[in-house]
Amino acid sequence: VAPFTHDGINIRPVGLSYAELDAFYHGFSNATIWPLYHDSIRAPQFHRRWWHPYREVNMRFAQAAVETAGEHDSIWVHDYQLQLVPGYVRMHRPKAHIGFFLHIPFPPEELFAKMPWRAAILENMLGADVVGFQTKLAANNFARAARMYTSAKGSDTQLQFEGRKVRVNAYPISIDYEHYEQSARTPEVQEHVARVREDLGGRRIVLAVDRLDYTKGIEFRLRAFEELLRRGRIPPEGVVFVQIAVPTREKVDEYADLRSDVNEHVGRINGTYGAIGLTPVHYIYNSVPFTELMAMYAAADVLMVTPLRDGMNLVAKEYVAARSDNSGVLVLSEFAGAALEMTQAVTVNPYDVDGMADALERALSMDPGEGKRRMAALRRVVQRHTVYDWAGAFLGALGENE
Ligand code: ADQ
Repeated sequence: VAPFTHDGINIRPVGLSYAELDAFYHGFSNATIWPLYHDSIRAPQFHRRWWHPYREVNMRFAQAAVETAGEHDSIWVHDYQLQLVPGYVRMHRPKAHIGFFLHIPFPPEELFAKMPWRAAILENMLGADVVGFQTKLAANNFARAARMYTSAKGSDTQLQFEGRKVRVNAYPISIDYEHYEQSARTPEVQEHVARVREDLGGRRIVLAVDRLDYTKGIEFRLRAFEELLRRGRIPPEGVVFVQIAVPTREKVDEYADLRSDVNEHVGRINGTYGAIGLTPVHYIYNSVPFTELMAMYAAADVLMVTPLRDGMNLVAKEYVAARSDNSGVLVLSEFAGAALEMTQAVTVNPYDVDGMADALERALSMDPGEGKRRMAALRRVVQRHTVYDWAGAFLGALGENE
């Protein structure tokens, strides 16, 4: 594919063969690194036949960057698929300003230790001048692993590696707050909200929005809702649970298994607690258009964001931005990066089904005054730290690291 321009940005595609896509993307990125970095919720698979294409593809991205960038340019590399790119670029552009940002967690050393290619991964990440993470915890995990498995020396925030200084820090990502806040108020979205409420029979709405990923805790969350129905604490006539799940990585076995487990579970809950014309769980396995997503955020009385582990989680931030009247309650996993900033949410341990059922009950019965105070505080947090502040902070650090 030839280079092209989109929204004023020049884009240079890097081509992959189907075999490479399989090994580099479905394999090493999504069946090795993804589970390993998310607490090994599923067992990571280690295959040399995936590692070699991962290196190859990283080299090709690095090559493309080197061909495009000048001697002293800034190069910002993103995420777990491209961890080797900083080191490869550094070899050819020793004076460039190279930044690397990891969008997912970086695991504790005890877990990372299993990675057969741990030294190569760390050394190449250390090719950057600034290595950024979503949380301090991830940054510290990385610095510790780097001191352990490479020749890097120094503190949790500043390492010396091969004669260079490498800055290590947390740069929590955020959203375009104004965009979400304003989109939720448009007449088009508001019309949609009215329709959604009517379609759901005026019941109170508990919403969850995720990619259908095993890290997102969808199964535990369904169990918690089921537990509340079982206890008889919420009548199916009064509350509806809407789970929107976006299809993702269906070529990886674990994702296909998860899909059928969730299907079955939703069927079981609806079979047990539903009636003609009354469905306790509405399950949408599809990507929904932006207007609809905004309408769901604006309509939901409670949003449940309960990942088992999540780098940040933007859905939580989008929801609060959409609540301009300060109504709505956010139930948030303590294992999402977002929990460190969004302290006024109702926090839960996503593995604790009873605790989550209690939290959901509490959210549904929260005194409106308390709810509004919490939501106002949550909105301030996101409004004061947007995605522009995130990018500014990271690039600022990159500029300083001479
Ligand atoms: P994700 O794991 O994809 O991102 P998240 O941060 O929640 O998780 O972002 C998902 C995005 O997809 C949101 O912007 C959301 O609006 C959108 N989305 C979700 N469901 C949708 C649906 N059904 N239809 C349409 N859009 C939908 C990774 C990390 C996170 C980290 C981000 C950003 O795993 O921890 O927050 O990168 O760094």
